[in-house]
Amino acid sequence: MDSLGFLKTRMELGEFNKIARLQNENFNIFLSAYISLCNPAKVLVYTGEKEEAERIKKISLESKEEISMGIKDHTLHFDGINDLARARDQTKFLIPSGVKFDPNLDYIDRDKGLKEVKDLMRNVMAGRTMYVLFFCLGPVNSFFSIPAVQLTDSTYVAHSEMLLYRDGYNEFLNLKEKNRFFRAVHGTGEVTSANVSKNLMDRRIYVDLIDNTTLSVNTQYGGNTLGLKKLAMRLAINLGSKEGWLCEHMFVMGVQGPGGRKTYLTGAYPSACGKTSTSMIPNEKIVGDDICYLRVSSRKVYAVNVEKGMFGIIDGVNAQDDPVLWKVLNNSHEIIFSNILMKEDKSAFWTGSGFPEPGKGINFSGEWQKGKKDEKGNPVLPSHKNARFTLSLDILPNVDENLNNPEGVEIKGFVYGGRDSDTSLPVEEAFSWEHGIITKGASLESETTAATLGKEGKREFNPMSNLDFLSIPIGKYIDNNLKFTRQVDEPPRIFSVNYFIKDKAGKFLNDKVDKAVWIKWMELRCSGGARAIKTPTGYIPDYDTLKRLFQQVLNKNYSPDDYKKQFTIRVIENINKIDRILEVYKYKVPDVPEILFEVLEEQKERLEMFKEKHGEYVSPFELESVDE
Ligand code: SPV
Ligand code: MN
Repeated sequence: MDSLGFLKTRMELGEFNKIARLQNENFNIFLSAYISLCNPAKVLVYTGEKEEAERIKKISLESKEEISMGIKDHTLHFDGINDLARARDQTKFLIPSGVKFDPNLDYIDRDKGLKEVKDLMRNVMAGRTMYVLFFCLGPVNSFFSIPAVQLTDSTYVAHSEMLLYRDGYNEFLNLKEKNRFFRAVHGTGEVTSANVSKNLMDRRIYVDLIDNTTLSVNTQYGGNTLGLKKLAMRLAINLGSKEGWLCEHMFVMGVQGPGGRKTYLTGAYPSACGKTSTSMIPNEKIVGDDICYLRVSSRKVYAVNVEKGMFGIIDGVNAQDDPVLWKVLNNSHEIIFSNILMKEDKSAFWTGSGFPEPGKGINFSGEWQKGKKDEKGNPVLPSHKNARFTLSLDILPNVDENLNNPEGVEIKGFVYGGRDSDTSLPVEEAFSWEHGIITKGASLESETTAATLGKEGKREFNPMSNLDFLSIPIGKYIDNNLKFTRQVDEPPRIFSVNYFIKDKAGKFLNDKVDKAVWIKWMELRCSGGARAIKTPTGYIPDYDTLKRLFQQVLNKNYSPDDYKKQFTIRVIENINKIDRILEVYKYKVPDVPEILFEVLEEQKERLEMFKEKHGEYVSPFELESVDE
């Protein structure tokens, strides 16, 4: 029997017709293979129709994958207690034997890995429903668009993706290259009595670059299961490398400048380091908070948000620090909360919300009461540090008008941010594209967070905040970035930010809201409208400009002492950082572009000379501002 014939035997006629209409043999073969392997009792197709969406959401509540909360349209989903973050150790690329791959990235032999994961997926949907969902990565009808299909037996995954991605059935109907689409397959696996994936030892998240397919099983956490998010991102980095564009772990935002000007910036920060909260700075415009595609067109750089929704960290979101988000989260829009605590009155509680901590409620550990301990005797927090909210950007008051523009938005600046307690300054601009890509992007280090399983607070090398998702060798990826603007007249300026710098006593030197000022300074620099101070590592703001911006943006009096503490150049720490980074690129990463070593060595020399002249800790007041 051919694949279409097989599908007809496994689907109700109405559902089957939605697939047959595509007239795509590649698609039929793919779907047949996974229906045959996963063996669902039923197959439902989502093409973007409202009734289809309503049906899935209803089933999600009935099956208790989601719970209805106090506010209309708000639901709550729980992941298993050991399944609350991305599982790095069980995430791997499938690489054919004999193909050279970067030893720093996790991979296994393709044949072996496919057999392993397919064995785990065999009959994984027996007695369950498979949802077939059509989406589009990037705006529809655009040279950025990549159609993508998700197969899953989880209504939580289906519902989340309906909020996060643009509908793409039409893209599939109009496919020119019949095989150019991404495929994601997810099976929840056996569940416990609490309805969470049980066999975490057998959790697998495998990425097959040959077939543009991702396979995920025995897990529920979004970062492991939302095939269109970080799994498709890995496919896109590989495809972009072949086709000459970039896929980055970046927000895209429009910053308002003087005279009604709007300047678009992209920013890459590791997970849980302020990326979402930056893209949601009051009075600015958000295009996206997590992943973008970047392409060069007419000698300029353009970006689109791959998504149209947010799967953001909720821990610490409160009325003062994130006022726009706060309002939305406490409103009657469609939002999926995950791994927060639900109080008895069905309202939400999360740590850092400013709400009084309740004595009891329901959370990812079941019934929760103050003082609850886990099996190891450790306290169970009311909400998890990686608890999240999922929403569609169109409910935000600050969504940018160009979110769905097929052309994308023209990018004037790139920002790289990390969680760094002792080295980099709150904001700094690189001397040039190459200097920025090398000393800011490729040299990024950040302390680990709750977004991945494992120890928190450990300093890690994380080039462009993208290490977890790189599907091509690191050296090649850096080279792609260096060459990206070769055909661009004025490459975007490159900045670094660090919201986490501390003093010797371990106290944060900045308020969370200060980033609203840094972003304005970057906007001015992109338009040549601010003086700067030249340091061995880049340009930093001068005191007068910052004092004016603090007053204007935050109505805050910025003292010379704050400026001095925050922007004191830590020469030794910077030299040590270069030594750490050189060590990685010299001994661990193959095929590094030679220029990386030259630029880092030059920076080290500048720092050594600076130390001779000024000492180890240098106040910015000792340096002259320049008009460059
Ligand atoms: C991140 O961890 O960077 C996220 C959420 O944006 S996840 O989907 O887990 O990747
Ligand atoms: Mn992310």
